[in-house]
Amino acid sequence: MVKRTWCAIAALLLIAAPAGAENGHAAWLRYAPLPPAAAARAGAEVPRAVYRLGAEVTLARAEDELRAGVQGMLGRPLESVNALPPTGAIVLGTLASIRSSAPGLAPAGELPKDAFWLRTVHQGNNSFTVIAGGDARGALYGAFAWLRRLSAGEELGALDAREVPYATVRWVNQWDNIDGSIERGYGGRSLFWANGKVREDLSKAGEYARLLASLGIDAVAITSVNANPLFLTPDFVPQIAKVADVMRPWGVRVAIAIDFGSPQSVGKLQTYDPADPAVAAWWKSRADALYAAVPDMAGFVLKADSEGRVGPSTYGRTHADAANVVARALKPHGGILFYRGFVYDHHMDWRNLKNDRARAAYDNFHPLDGQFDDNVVIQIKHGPIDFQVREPASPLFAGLEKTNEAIELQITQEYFGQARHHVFLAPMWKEALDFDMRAHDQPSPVKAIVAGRVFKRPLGGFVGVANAGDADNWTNNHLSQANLYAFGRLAWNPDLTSAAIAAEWTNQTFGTDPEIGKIVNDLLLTSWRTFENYTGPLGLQTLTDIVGNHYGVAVEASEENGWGQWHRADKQGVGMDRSVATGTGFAGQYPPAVAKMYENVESTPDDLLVFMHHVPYSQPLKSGKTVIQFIYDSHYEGADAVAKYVEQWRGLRGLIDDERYQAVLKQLDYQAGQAIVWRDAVTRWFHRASGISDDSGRVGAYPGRIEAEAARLQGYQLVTVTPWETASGSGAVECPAQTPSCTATFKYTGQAGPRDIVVQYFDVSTGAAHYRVRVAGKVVGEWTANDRIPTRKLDGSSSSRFVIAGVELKPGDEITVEGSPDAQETAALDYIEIRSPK
Ligand code: GCV
Repeated sequence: MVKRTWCAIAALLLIAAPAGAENGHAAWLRYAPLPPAAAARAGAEVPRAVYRLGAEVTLARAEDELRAGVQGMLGRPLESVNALPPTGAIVLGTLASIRSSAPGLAPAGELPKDAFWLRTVHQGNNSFTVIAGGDARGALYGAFAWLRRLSAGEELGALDAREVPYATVRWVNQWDNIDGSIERGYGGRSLFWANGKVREDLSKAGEYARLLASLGIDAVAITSVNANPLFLTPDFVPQIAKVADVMRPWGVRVAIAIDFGSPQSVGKLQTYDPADPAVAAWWKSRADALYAAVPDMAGFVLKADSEGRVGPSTYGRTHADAANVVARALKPHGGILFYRGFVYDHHMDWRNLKNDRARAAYDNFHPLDGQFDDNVVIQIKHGPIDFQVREPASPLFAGLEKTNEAIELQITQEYFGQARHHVFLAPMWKEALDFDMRAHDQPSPVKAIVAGRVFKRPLGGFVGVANAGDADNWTNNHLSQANLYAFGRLAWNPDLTSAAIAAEWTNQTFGTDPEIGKIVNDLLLTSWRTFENYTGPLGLQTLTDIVGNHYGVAVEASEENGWGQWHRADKQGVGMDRSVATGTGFAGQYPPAVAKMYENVESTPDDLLVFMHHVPYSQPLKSGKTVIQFIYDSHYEGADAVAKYVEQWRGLRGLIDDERYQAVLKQLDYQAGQAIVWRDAVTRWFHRASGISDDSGRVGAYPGRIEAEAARLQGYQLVTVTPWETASGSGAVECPAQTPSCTATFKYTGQAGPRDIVVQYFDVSTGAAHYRVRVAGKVVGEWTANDRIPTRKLDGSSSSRFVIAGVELKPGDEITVEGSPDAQETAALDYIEIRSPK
């Protein structure tokens, strides 16, 4: 009872934040007051009491949630009652309990585990809302679903909705390390681990479980797939149990990722050979110990023989041998082993045109189909490479007919601007999930294959690499929350459209005002194409620093190394030839109808043209436009679209709370600058490579831009920037470390009037240089370069923009940028640009 009251109060506090200040912690569970008309209608439809059948903690949480939600959205309490009031109530429980205690209210029919039924029953003037679950967790999911309907202002008076999850597996993976860092995590530190052990305070982990439960996610792997063997030591058993305890009330189970070498490194055996009985016994003893402390543990995740992780290849064993030895240890406890399909050689010879990383998953796993135990799931990244901006669906989905599968989607934005750029990933995921593999020439969308529906597998579904950390708003970018939301909703029901998911999220997160919906949904739904446009269109993949931080632009970083993310752009053309006839044969890994489509240039969709084929720059696309002109145009379109996002977002001023309004505005403004860095770098690179001019004359011509190299410099020295395309002109200037300050002076020769002064500078992670801009001796702007950009170098990641708006300029004015280095940061400068105010 104490716990229940506390939880209800906590939930109420979450929603009590004044409209002017919201830090995003409540995410989509804000339960903000409904607009008057919706509140009036719902007020009449929503009963005044809740009657919970059953004492399970998960049901109690569901009741708390209903009470908090009704209080928040309708501004009135929902009274808890201990008997069914004849005047009406929300009746919450399992279908079995409702059937036995209130048979007149129970729907006819059955509900599997995790499913729910929402139903209104009218008896005379009294009405009952029935929230029935196939089990307690299903009832919790039902409560969240009902609240979602309430928040959208939906009609609740005549409900009869039965929902069954599409698949058995709905998991997230956290790539959290033992020290509290998160690999590819941009939402702060781990919710579970700090300084080599479990966090003292796990309250945020509990709140995270609530967010996950609201989407129907029922398991979390709480350690990174680049697994630390320490997690399998006895010391960690109680620590893992502690995390499980805070998540369990929300129906969320924990799993851990394991290191395949652990029998040797932790168990001190001579070997980790999966065929060795001592190794099998060791895995069994570890599983037994963990399950003794966490009886509902969900299972293990294993990355083996990949990116330097050890695996069965050490002993000439197969992935099936490796998976099964661990799966057999989990089996008596009902645990599942997720074995990652992300296995490839990262030392491939790039000179060999037949080599192809995209082939790896299929080549490794297809021959083993049928050899995996029934509690093994092969976890397959959605595309054959690695979460690039556009990839085809992995052919392995159709390549395993006698093996359980799950699709791995990356929610964290590793190759998508790392939560500094706004990219809503649902449309991309939908494309993979809806892609029809035409297995045996029958309809076989990826979503149905992974759910086990096509090949009649008992297990399977959806795994998301999560983007949450201890940041106040979980993801460090308010808009990135939408990706976690979308993953969960698609894992529950992949038939939902991206537009429906965007609308739901926006309603709950920012409000139901149609103007809010219009602006936010447009930003969400166009953002993938926008990001693709200014990064890597036509299947080029994300043209980022592939061997470094995976953030900024670096067109050649993927070339001439063993990582195999090659686009093979040269003077004549661009793309990987993956055809069977003349290329790597990757296209032939798909079932015949799809293989045929990808085999030829003409039938390959433009979006994947250079993923599948090496084509000349003059190759016409379906629109008639050449490949090179498309590369130029799309980059300008992408950068323009982000600039427009900034303006669109301004339309929300006063419609949403100021705190989130300002935070997103700042993020979008930064992104608009970065999109220009990408645009200029990629277009200049391809212009130089191809020698073909841009029909519109934009590439290489930048009106109003004055290079720092051409300024009058005092103290500043010329510096080469690598890669070259990430600095405008011939490079940049920097002020030697330890120098108090340097200046670069530019002469304005345009007409008199108000102008924006754009300063393109470099913000590296090793200091906080200061910049001051003067016009005719008067300071017009200053700032400190103290953003936490993930680079120490002058490059496409550190290139940043500061805009001083509306400065009165007259011909002959001198504009002086004074830079003061700090630590290793050299107050470097690329150019200034004078433009008419927007
Ligand atoms: C957890 C990519 C990422 C790695 C990640 C790996 C994987 O290569 O850059 O950080 O490692 O994928 O999915 O295992």
